[in-house]
Amino acid sequence: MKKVLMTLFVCGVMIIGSWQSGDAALLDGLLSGVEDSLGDRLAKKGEKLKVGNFYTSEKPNAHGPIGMMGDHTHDKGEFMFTYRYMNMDMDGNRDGTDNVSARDIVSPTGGGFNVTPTDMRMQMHMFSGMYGVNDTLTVMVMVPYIINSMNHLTRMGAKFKTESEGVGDVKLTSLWRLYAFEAPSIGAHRFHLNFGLSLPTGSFKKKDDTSLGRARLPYPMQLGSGTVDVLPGLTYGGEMGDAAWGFLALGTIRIGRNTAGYSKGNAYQLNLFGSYAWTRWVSTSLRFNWSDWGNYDGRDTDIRPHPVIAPEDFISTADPNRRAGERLDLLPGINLLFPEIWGLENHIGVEGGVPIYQNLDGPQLETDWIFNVGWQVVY
Ligand SMILES: [Cu+2]
Repeated sequence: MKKVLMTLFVCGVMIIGSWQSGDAALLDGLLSGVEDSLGDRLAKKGEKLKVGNFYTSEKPNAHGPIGMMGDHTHDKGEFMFTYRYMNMDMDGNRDGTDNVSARDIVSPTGGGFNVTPTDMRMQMHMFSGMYGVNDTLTVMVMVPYIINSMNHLTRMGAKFKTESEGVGDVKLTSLWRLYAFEAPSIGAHRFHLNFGLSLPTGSFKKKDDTSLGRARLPYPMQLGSGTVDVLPGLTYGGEMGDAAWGFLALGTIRIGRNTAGYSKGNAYQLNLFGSYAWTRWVSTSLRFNWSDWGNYDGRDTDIRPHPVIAPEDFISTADPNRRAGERLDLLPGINLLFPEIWGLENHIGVEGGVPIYQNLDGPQLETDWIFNVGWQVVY
C-alpha cells in the first residue's frame, strides 16, 4: 500500500513536471479556458485577473511556519539565509498506537529484549541558503548539524547513555514556479514544484560506548542515510487579505543501498497550514504535518550490540524491521517580520507542537514534543 501511494505521488509530480516543460497543449488549453471564464467573471466585477510568476514578500506570513522547508520561492536575484534550531523529544516506547513500559520491553515474559531505549533527544542546527536564479527557478542548499542522545535500560536494571553528533545529509533542492494567479476578490494562488537531492554526507557508522563496550550505534542514532535520496514535492500557497494558507507534499526516495548494506525506508510528508497576520509585523499559524516512513531494506551487519544474541532480539533499535511509522503533528507557531535594517529583511519564526496520532512498528520510541525556531534574512 505504501509503495503504491509513493509511486502515485512520484508519478503525479512527474506529470506536473512535464506540464511545466510546455509540450502539453491539453493542459495549456484547459488552463486558458479556466483563465478566460475566471477573467470574464472578474471583469463583470471590474477586476482584472493577474496571471504569472509573481510573489509578494514583506508580510509576516509571506513565509510558511518555520518548521517547513521549501514552502516559498524567491524572485530573481533575491537571496535568503536561514538558521534554524530544531528539537525533538522522545520519551517512552510505543507498539502500534499503545504505550509499552521499558520494564515490560526488557522483561523475559514481556518483550523479551535485553536492552531498550527509554528516551531520546534529537537536536539539529540547520543552515540554509535560498537564491532566486530567475523568476521561475529558486535553488536551496541545506546543511544540518545533528546532536543525538539516547538513554537506555538493561534487563538487569542498569542505565546508560549513548551520544552521536556531526554533520547530517546535505540537501540540494530546486523550486520551480508553475502557475500563479490573483485578483482582489479571489485572493492569490500559487503553485510550485520541489525537486531535490539529499547527498550522503552524514555518517552512518557512528560509534559510542554501550553497556557492552564501544560499538557501532543502532539505526536511530546514525546521522545520515548513506544513500542518495530523491526529494520530490508539490506546493500550493494561497493568500487573501491578512490570511494565508498552504499545502506542501514532500517525498524521500532512497536510491540503492549504502555501503553498510541497507537503505532507510522511503518517506513522505503532507503539510496543511493556515496563518493570519494580526499586524504588519506579527502573524500566527497552525500546521498539521502528516508523516509516514517505511522500514529498512537490508541490514548493517556491523550493528551487533551483543556477540551471540541476534541484534533484533537484543535491542529494538538494531532491528531494521522496527523502524516504520506514521504520525500526525499539530503545530501552532508565530512569525515576526522586523523593520528593514541595512536593506535586510529579517524574519523570526517559532513553532512548537505535539503528535496527536502516532502508529509505530514497535516497540519504538514515541515522539512527545517538537520545537522549531529560526531566523531568516532576505537580501
Ligand atoms: Cu526563502
